[in-house]
Amino acid sequence: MNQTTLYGTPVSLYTGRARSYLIKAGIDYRETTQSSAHYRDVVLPKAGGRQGIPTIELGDGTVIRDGAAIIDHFEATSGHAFSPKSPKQRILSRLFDVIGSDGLLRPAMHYRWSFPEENREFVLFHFESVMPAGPERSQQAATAADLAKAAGGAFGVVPETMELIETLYLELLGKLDSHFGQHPYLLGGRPCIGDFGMIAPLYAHLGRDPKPLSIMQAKSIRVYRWVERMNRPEPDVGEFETQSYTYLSNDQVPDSLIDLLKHIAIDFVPETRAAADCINQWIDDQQELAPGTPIPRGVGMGSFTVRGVTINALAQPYRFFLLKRVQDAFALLDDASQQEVQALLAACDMSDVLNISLTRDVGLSNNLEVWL
Ligand SMILES: N[C@@H](CCC(=O)N[C@@H](CS)C(=O)NCC(=O)O)C(=O)O
Repeated sequence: MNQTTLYGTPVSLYTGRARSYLIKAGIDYRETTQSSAHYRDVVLPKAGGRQGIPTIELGDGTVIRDGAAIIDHFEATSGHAFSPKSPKQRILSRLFDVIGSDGLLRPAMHYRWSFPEENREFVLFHFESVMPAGPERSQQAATAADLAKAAGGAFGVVPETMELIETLYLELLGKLDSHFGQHPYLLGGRPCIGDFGMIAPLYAHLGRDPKPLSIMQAKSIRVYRWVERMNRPEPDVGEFETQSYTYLSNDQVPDSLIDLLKHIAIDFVPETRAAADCINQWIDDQQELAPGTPIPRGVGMGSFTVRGVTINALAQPYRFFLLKRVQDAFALLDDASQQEVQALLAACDMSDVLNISLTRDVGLSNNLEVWL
């Protein structure tokens, strides 16, 4: 049997990234939760013992845990069908992957967990459905929900930051809506790796939980359409004049995307810098960090200020695992292309994303994030 199994759930942010890729790439897959004995006994040991979703099991029994690794696997076998080849588009595709996978956790967490009246019943229902069946189910779901809510606090969702999170998010929706009014996907008529990164927060949390879904549908019809489109196998571009399933020609980057990135930079850049400082300090403090040592999700709190508001957020090495891929792609470009990319990033207030790095690289080994 060649069918791929995706272990995940509709309510999971990171599952949304892998699922959208599988749909768009036309991979024959079925999705199930990770609550079965088969998952526990067969899949989990092959996933490095880490019970995270998305995880996939290929027809030959190979297990891949981590959305980026899942997409890498299929990109390698499909001739990199969703990785733009031209320099600026290539770099932006990778950059949006970091932004979506790690840079928008605050609004995703806020709009899920700060509105219990609108969301709690809905979210708990879905948490329950991934717990093993039995009398403990609803208690286990409530405990998992409390843990997830606490994680929101760790990403910087506290009463003092909520107004800022909402202001930035509504501005973001406006910029995204302008862009998706002109183009079906980030880089034209075809989704790129960056679209899959961005769908992570914008589907399961912001485009599905009752409170943020109502905001998205009321304020940004075109963003909502993109969320739908990202979950359908066909291009789904009925409202657009151009129906071609390709990236914009001649390495074009629309102004709407520059405007969007400039807005994202407002907190993405200071947060990245603060996280790097925190993690690099932590690395310095370690007596020993042998290559292959598994990496915890976060190693401390980065502190930074946005529009006068101080935010403390978990410093996650995973952000730099993805950011390094932007920097590696940049390093492979010829001089002229590098200059064009630098000019583009400067116009987006994103120049620093090429320079901020950890003193130790992050890799994946046996399905776990490790220090290299
Ligand atoms: N780096 C992973 C993160 C996956 C992840 O954190 N998934 C969440 C659900 S959205 C999860 O399974 N959390 C529980 C855990 O990691 O044990 C990826 O990008 O796939």
